[in-house]
Amino acid sequence: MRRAVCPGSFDPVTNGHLDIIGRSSRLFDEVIVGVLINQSKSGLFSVDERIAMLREVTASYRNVRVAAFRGLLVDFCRAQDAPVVVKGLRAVSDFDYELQMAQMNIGLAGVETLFMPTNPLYSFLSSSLVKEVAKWGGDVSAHLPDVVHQRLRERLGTQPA
Ligand code: COD
Repeated sequence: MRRAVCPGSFDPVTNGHLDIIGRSSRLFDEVIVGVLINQSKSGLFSVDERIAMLREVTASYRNVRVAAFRGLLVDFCRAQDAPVVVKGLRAVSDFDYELQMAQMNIGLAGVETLFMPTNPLYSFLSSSLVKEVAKWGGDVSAHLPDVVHQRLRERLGTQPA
């Protein structure tokens, strides 16, 4: 079985993430979305909340499952029996650090990284930017699945009256 991991923080999942997950699901038999548990960085959403949102928005993909991991990505890949990581590349600015991680991961455990160019619709999109804009009342509804947009508004207290 050809298995791949799509890793990230997903705080929260955006349409950019979802595009990469969906496209990966057409290339592999199974895709595992790996949500990093980062003890040194508290997110807007807990890991359990991120996982719940990811499960909701990927429910229509029969070969996608979501799991949390801590520690090294390569150890998670090994535990999942997935020799490949898929990463989305938004811009040249992503490439430098992504290349370093990809080379480290192949050196550590022979885990390959495939880079998928982002859909141009999402090339400027990141979870951090969405949170920043939403915090100040900007409309980010076009960049998030509906259910995630709803949860973000609830969390930030920016529900319409
Ligand atoms: N379009 C396309 N792809 C996108 C977009 C977009 N708009 N936004 C994000 N992505 C993709 C990118 O591939 C990105 O890598 C991934 O989604 C996740 O994005 P985020 O922002 O949710 O997550 P990050 O960047 O914080 O995640 C970083 C990892 C968790 C993947 C990384 O830190 C990691 O592997 N950590 C584990 C510890 C480890 O092994 N460290 C050593 C690495 S060598």
